[in-house]
Amino acid sequence: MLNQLAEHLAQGLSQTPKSLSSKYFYDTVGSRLFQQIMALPEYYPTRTELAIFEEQGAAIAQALRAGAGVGQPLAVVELGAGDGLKTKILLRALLGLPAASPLTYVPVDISPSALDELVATLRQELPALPTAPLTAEYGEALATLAARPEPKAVLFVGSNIGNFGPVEQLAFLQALAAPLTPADRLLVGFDLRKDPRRIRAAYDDAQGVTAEFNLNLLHRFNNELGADFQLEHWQHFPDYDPSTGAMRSWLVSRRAQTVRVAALGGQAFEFEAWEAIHTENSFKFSLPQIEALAASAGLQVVEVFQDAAGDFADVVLAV
Ligand code: AVI
Repeated sequence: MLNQLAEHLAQGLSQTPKSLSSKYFYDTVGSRLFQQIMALPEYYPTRTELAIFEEQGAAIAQALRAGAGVGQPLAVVELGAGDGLKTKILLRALLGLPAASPLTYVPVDISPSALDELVATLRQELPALPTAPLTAEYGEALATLAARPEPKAVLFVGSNIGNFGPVEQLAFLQALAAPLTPADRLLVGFDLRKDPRRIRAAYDDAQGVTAEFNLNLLHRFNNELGADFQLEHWQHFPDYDPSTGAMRSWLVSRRAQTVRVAALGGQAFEFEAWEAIHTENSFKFSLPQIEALAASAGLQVVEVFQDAAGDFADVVLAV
């Protein structure tokens, strides 16, 4: 029986053009590199969303609680919680609302190491907050979501939605909306369209951390599947298309080469010189596009929270 990673590699490298999913970026090393990316001068989304939460946290908390009755418990379910740095601000704001009632935080992440760290820091910083962490992919998390009886505030922040292609964005929002009741709220972070050069620079930083993050995917296949990718023969290449909002990253083969994968019985994959593997989407959105996407998913936009420069939007949605 092949594991999921091996199956994904076999399938992704057998299609034309070759493509791998960015969800496999987040092994222990990848999660650490992403933490470094979030602090880079060029990578504006994290600090912009952080500022939105810091400056408008109380209003966001109120909007998230508005559907649940006074005194009713609330489960804050966060999909792709990562280090939860920004969410702590919202959790504090929710805990600080007048007549605040019981709150449970359910962080969901694909990386167990990221979740362990998050729970450990929460135990120190917000010891009174019950947490119910879940190591899972989004699909599994949706089933857990449906099973919780109390009103929910579901957070999908950090512009994680941009990592899906347009068809998956809609399918994911529809799946998120399906188990929601009118008492629930959804908070989705969208990175907005802006100067294309700024966007591209955010994925091509001067220190090369994003390149390392992308290349770590190949390192992971070497480590976990006995592949023999030679990292020096691969190049990180990001590109932004301002006409569609598609920010895409590739790994480009610097020369013709063959890669063998032990976990696939030594199967060989051929790469031509300058052939590219698509590894990530990071779509950027306009406000009308967000409205249309929400409407197609059966969701209403309740409130939009933006930074003053209009770089990022945190949108509260309801069924
Ligand atoms: C997690 N995600 C929203 C990040 C993004 O901006 O697409 C991942 C990332 N990839 C390269 N830099 C950051």
